[in-house]
Amino acid sequence: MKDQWKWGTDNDYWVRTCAWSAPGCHPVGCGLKLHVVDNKLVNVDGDEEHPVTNGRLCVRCLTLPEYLNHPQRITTPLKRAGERGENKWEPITWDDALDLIAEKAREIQGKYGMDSIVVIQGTGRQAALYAPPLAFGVFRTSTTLMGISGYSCYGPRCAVAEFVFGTGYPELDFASYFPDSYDHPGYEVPKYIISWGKMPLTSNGDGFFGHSLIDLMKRGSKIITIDPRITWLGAHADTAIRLRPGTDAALALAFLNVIIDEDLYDHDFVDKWCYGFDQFAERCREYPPSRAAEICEIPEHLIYRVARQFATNKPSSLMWGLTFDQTTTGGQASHAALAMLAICGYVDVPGGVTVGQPSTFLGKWRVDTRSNLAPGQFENRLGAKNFPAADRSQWVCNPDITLECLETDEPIKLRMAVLQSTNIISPTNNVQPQRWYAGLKKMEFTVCRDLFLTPTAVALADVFLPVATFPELDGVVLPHYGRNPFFVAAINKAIDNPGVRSDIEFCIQLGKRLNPDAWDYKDAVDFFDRQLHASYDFGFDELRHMGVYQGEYTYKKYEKGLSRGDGKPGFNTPSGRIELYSLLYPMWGEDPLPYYHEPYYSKYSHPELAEEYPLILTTGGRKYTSFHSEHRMIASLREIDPWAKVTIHPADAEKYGIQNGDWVTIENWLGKCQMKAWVSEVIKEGVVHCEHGWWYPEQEGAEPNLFGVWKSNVNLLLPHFCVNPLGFGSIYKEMMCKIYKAQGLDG
Ligand SMILES: Nc1nc2c(c(=O)[nH]1)N[C@H]1C(S)=C(S)[C@@H](COP(=O)(O)OP(=O)(O)OC[C@H]3O[C@@H](n4cnc5c(=O)[nH]c(N)nc54)[C@H](O)[C@@H]3O)O[C@H]1N2
Ligand SMILES: Nc1nc2c(c(=O)[nH]1)N[C@H]1C(S)=C(S)[C@@H](COP(=O)(O)OP(=O)(O)OC[C@H]3O[C@@H](n4cnc5c(=O)[nH]c(N)nc54)[C@H](O)[C@@H]3O)O[C@H]1N2
Ligand code: SF4
Ligand SMILES: [Mo]
Repeated sequence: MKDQWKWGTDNDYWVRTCAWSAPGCHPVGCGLKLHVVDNKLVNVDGDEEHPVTNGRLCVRCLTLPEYLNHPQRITTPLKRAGERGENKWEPITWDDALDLIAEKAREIQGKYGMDSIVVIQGTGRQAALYAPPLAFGVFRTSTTLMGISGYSCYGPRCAVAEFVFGTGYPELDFASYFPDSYDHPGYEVPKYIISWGKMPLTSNGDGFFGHSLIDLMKRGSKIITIDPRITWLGAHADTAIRLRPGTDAALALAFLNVIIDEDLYDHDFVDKWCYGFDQFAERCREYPPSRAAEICEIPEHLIYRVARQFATNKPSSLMWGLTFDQTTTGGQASHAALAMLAICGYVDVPGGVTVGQPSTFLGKWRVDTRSNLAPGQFENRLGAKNFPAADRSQWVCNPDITLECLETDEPIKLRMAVLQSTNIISPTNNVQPQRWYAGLKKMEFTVCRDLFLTPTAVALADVFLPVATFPELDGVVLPHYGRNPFFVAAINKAIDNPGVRSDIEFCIQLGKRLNPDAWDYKDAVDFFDRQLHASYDFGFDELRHMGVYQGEYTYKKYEKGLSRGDGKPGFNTPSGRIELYSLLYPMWGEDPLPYYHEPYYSKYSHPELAEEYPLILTTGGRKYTSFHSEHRMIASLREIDPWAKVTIHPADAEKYGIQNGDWVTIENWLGKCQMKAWVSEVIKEGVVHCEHGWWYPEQEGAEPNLFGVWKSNVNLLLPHFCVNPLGFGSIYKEMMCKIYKAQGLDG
């Protein structure tokens, strides 16, 4: 990139930066040029110099000026003036707000113990990176978590990769490690890419730049999608397999069955680097394509076709999405999908998947913040002993057990909450949001850090602290939160907004009040400068000028002794190899080999429910116009997506007397909600897809309406429990429901 990050005059200038949050996105770090006039963001351009994104931006970044300058945005701290839920507030200064929080924290921890403060985060915005350090290092509580049942976002995939590969997150190799990108000598374009339970163009999950798939398609990659819907990518794919939700493990095992049976696998790699192949092959034999075709409700010939294409066109690759975290045997599907990559020899090779060389940058510091806890406090955090497998890979509290604790006050009393980047009662972070709402109402004091008064803030907060958007802060973007860091990139402050603070500034400023020894940083720049110097030979100012720093990537690290801590060749697993047969799983009561089980709720596992609830409900496919519950107040985005939408197949619509554009109720034994019907053949017959994250900022904010948060809340229909013995996974993507015509949004 150009060695220039700011140009123009004092009042009219451009700043080059890389995006993260707020507003929400994952750490993709897309390159932007921000035009600022009189300290106000007036325009946004893509940065064509950015080595990965080359000037491409989605609509959410293009509407940033509307977001930053929105009249409903809060830019001064607020203290509750009326009762909780009345939506009455008075402004206070930052100093008063921070003093009050420190005083309440001391008082509550004095009465109920250090762990009585719970810090809850949402998905991978910047706040997520700094939430555990906020808990451990500032409040010295071990009670911190993302409030998502079964850790069912990213955590399960990372855990399976850690257990069977001994690596960070395996990601499609899109040449993102290299300044010369696809032209890098030695890089290869994948021949086939399976996009599985994922819609990467819209989601850009965890740092993968979705639009790279278009680059790769232009360079010859062919796409296979596996999804109950035909997504845009599916419509441009070589093959789109439209399967019954929740049956992915059966499909993966059938692909493996063909690859093994037809001897299409990489014998050399399997012999040298895989563990347990014989038992694994035996298991795969139980899943012939005919059986999987019946389970998945797909044509059998597609299983042969895709298995052969994937195994024989080298290199090919695979992207695994959120579905693997949110279905009954999603963990087994993950194991099987990773095994497909392994036995075909696509791990850590050009054009296959890159496996993380976990970054020490911020990683070490984040672990070190645990040292602020008393002995035993971390080890005994909520739920750690219940699920040792989850405990081994997640260093936060178990979400399902924390909800029970909020409800029962057992084993500890939680009495103060810090909600940092989560609109927890909206139909996002959590299923059963009404239970979180009731549990969190019991707090004596709650702090909410957000940008707008959300339903969560109105219902629960005593103090509201406004958050800086990324054009208003200095920071660093770290793709995959360090688990597969293609680069580190600078977020450069373009606008001075003294009323708002970034998440790390909040940590530093409150840290100075509650635990000063751990927070001797002057400000965010000082923090990043020192953290960068600890891992690289440059600091923050140099990073500003570089824009993006891409380290080096070494392929085939397992041959060179770079994949294990001890310097020996192999993988960082108990056997030293990729474990097709897991040596860890039996220790935790899990089958060492992948398997398929019928979804927890389905017409086969619960036939008694099928008559009343004949449709399969899947939820939460991402859209360009929102990030979870964010962006509902942005007029240009609402113009594109004005209402919550349920997609239904024309044959089903006819059966239930529903026309395109009708308001409908989606209902099951747990709850109901209203959405507008989109009747379309993109969805498999018998399945409906509901959007998540809907609330209506234009409506009354005070309770009980809370911006209409209960009206289109599909999470009222989803259960709150974890689906496998490892302690991971929930079922957001495979439920049962019925659907019928409604009068409007209110039913
Ligand atoms: N614009 C935008 N981007 C986002 C987010 C956002 O809210 N908005 N959220 C971010 C977050 S936190 C995450 S975790 C990522 C998630 O991003 P992805 O991993 O891409 O997941 P989804 O977008 O949920 O896409 C899931 C796809 O799986 C399909 N699907 C549903 N059920 C099944 C099933 O049983 N089997 C299979 N094979 N497919 C199924 C859906 O139809 C959908 O197309 O996106 C991130 N990026
Ligand atoms: N039915 C269904 N439900 C789902 C899903 C699904 O697929 N289906 N997906 C689930 C998944 S994978 C996830 S990860 C969760 C996500 O759930 P959450 O991450 O809780 O998402 P939001 O409800 O958008 O709440 C995030 C809040 O953080 C604020 N925010 C944005 N940027 C920042 C920042 O930088 N700092 C701070 N402090 N705040 C910020 C936003 O304004 C917003 O109000 O939703 C889950 N819910
Ligand atoms: S993925 Fe889209 S919304 Fe996210 S930072 Fe990049 S351009 Fe912005
Ligand atoms: Mo997520």
